[in-house]
Amino acid sequence: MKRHSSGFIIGIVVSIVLGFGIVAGVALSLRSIWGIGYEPPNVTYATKTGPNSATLELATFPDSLVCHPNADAQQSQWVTYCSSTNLQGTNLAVPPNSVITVVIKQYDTATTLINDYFRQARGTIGGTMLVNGKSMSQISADAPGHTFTLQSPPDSSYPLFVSVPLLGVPDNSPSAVTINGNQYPKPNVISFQFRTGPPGTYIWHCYVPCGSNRGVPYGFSGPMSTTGYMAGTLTVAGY
Ligand SMILES: [Cu+2]
Repeated sequence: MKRHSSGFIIGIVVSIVLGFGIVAGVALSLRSIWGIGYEPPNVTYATKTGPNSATLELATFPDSLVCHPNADAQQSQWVTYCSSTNLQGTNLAVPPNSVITVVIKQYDTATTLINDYFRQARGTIGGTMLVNGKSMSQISADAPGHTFTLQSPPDSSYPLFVSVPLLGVPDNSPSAVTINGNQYPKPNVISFQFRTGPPGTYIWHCYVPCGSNRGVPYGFSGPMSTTGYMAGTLTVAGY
């Protein structure tokens, strides 16, 4: 057996230590994207519908009874998003280099936008969305219940920006749907498409002031400032 020089052995040890350091650094920087101290729960994978296409099904609710069944009394009244297929989580994964169709069942009433910019569909294929089957490019500023707004972290190699307003249901809508024993009005169904590039990590959240204290501080507290309710991650990755 050939004997290696001590320099060679030291080189291997240094490489291993550096390697662990780099992996730990990447993991920490990913965690910082997800927010301080936040451990992402299950990731919901878009359903592949072809070699370069997939569908993501989401829902927005006026409370958290369906999406967060273990929430405390206060948080169970928070507005929230979740996957409408497995009813959990706001951390999503979609395939790279694909057309992604997003379908959102929107069960909540409207709140007026602070910034009219978000009343328009932006970054979708064709600049449009389907609202209950009808093609539209915008709704009035007082009509959205929530927005789905996808953004890129700084220095993203493939920046994505997609923002779609989700039409609110009328304030006096009767209960029409029962999910796990909880009653909701008939939802508006909003769908839109966007294209992914290479693998990457993105964030998304809502820009309607739908959170706690809708007067002060402007409806951006509570569920609007807590990942897992009105915000999440979108990972573009092969699977
Ligand atoms: Cu919202």
